[in-house]
Amino acid sequence: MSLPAVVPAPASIEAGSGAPFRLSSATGLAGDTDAAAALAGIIAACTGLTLQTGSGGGIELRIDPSTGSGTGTGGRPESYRIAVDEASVVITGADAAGLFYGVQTLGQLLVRDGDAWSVPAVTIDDAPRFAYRGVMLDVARHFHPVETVTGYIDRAASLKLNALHLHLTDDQGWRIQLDSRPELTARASATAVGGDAGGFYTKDQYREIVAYAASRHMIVVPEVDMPGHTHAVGLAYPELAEDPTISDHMRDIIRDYGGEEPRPGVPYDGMAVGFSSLKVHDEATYDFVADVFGELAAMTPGPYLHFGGDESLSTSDEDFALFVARVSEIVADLGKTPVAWHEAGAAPGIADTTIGQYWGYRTPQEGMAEKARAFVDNGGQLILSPADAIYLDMKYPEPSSGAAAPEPGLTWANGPTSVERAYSWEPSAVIPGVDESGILGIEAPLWTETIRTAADIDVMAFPRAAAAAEAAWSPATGASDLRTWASFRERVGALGPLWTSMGIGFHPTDEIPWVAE
Ligand code: TNX
Repeated sequence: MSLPAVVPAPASIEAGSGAPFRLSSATGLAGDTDAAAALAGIIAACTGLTLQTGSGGGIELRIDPSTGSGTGTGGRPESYRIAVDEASVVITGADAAGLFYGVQTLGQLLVRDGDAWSVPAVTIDDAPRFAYRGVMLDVARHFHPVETVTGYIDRAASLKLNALHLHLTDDQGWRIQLDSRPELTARASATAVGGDAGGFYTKDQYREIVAYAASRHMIVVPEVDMPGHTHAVGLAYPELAEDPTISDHMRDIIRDYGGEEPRPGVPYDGMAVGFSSLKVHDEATYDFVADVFGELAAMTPGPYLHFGGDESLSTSDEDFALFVARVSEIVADLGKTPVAWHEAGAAPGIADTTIGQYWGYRTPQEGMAEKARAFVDNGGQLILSPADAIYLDMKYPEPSSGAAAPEPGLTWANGPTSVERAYSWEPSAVIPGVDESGILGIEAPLWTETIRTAADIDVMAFPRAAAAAEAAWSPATGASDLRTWASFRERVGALGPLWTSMGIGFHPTDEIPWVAE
C-alpha cells in the first residue's frame, strides 16, 4: 500500500492496516484551542465541512513534552506525532509549534472518499532536521502590501517554515518607518524598480506582520542592507552616502534591461547592484546604524537582525572589513544575533556570534566557500541559500511542450532553475568542511526586481519553496527512502488540490505529475 503524500517528507511514516477515519460534520474537534481553530480552517477550506469544535469523539489535539518518546523524534522542539485509525485522529505536539505542524500535515492527509472525506490509517513521528527554515521576501525592489506578506506567511507555515526574512531596504527604496530617522520613508520610499509605485510599512504594520507570523510559529528577520545597496539612504540623508560608482556591470545592466545611471539625490529604479556605499569613515554613519537597528530590535521579538553586507562592490575591502566589524558589534550589543550575507565572512573583526547566509551555488565558486566557512570557524553558523537551487526569483525552464514558463524571473544563477534542480542537493555537502552542526538552516530568497504582484510570488515560490522546505525539515538525502526526486515529485503533485483550496496560484510545471482532485 502506498504511503500518504506529505511534504516536507516526515522523519517517519507508517501506513496502518485498518480502515480510514471518516470525516463528517458530526466529527468532533477537541483539545488545544489554537490548533483546533487552525485545523478547522484548513478542513473547511479543503472540504467545506464545519467540524464541531470543543467536542470529543473524533479528532484530538494535545501538547505533551514527551511526545514521540522512544522514537527518533522523541521530545524534540517542534516535533509531533499523528496516529490515525478508524475510530480517531490524535495529534500530539511536543510544544505548540509541533502541534501546529501536525495540523499542517493532517491537512495534507485529507483524501476525497466518494462524496465524503477521510484520513488514511497512518502513524507519523516527525521533527525538523534544521532549527532555521526560512523564506525571504524582497519588499524593496517592489513593495508588497501587508496582506501579501501575511498570505506568504500562511503559505510558508503550511510547509513548516519558521522564519520570514524581510529585505526591507535597497537602492530602490526604504520600506520601514522609523521615528529616529523620519526622512527615510518621507523621501526614499515612493518608487520601485521600473518606475512602479513604492510604499512602506508603518511601525504598526510591521508589528502586525510580526504578530501574524508569531501566530503561525514564525519569526521575522528584518534586513537593512549595508554598506552597499544604500542609494535610498542617500536620498534621505545625503551626508551619509558616497556618490554612486558607475561600473562596467552597471553599463551591462543598462544595455540588457534599460534604465538610467544612478545619480545622487535621484531615486534609482533600475536593476544594477554594487554602486552605492555608506560613508565608512564618518561617525555619523554609525549613529545612523545604531538608531536604525535600535528601533528594529525593539519591534522584533525574534533573535536575529540582518545587516546585509552583500555586493558592496564600490566599498574597498579594507573599508568593508572595518564597517562589518563595527556594525556586527552594534547589533550584538543590542542583544541580537547578527546575520550577514556570506561576503562579510571575509572581515576579520566580525562579531563571533554572526550567522552567515551563503548565496553561492551548490558547488561553490571561487572564494565563496572560504568566506562562508569563516563564520563557522569564528563560532557562528550558516544559513544556506544556494542561488542555483533555491533562489525563487530565477526563471523556470521553458517546458518541453505546451504552455510557456511563467513570465517573471532572472537567469544569472546558472540559467533557469527547474524544480528538480531546486530539490536535488544535500545541505551538508555544499561547503567543504561545514557539516550539519555548522548549519543553522536553509532559506529560499525571493528577490523582486521582476516580481510585482502576489500572483507573481505564488507562481515563483510554488512548487520550488516546497523543495527548499524539504531540504530544511526532512532527513538528509540517503537517510530516508522518501528523500528522492522521484518521491518528491509524486508527493508534491498530490498537493495540487490542497494548494488550490488555499488559493495558491502555483506553477503547474510539467516536471510534476499533478493530481486533479
Ligand atoms: C543578488 S544574492 C543579490 C540581490 C539581487 C539578486 C537577484 C544577493 C545577496 N544579492 O541584490 O536582488 O541577486 O537575483
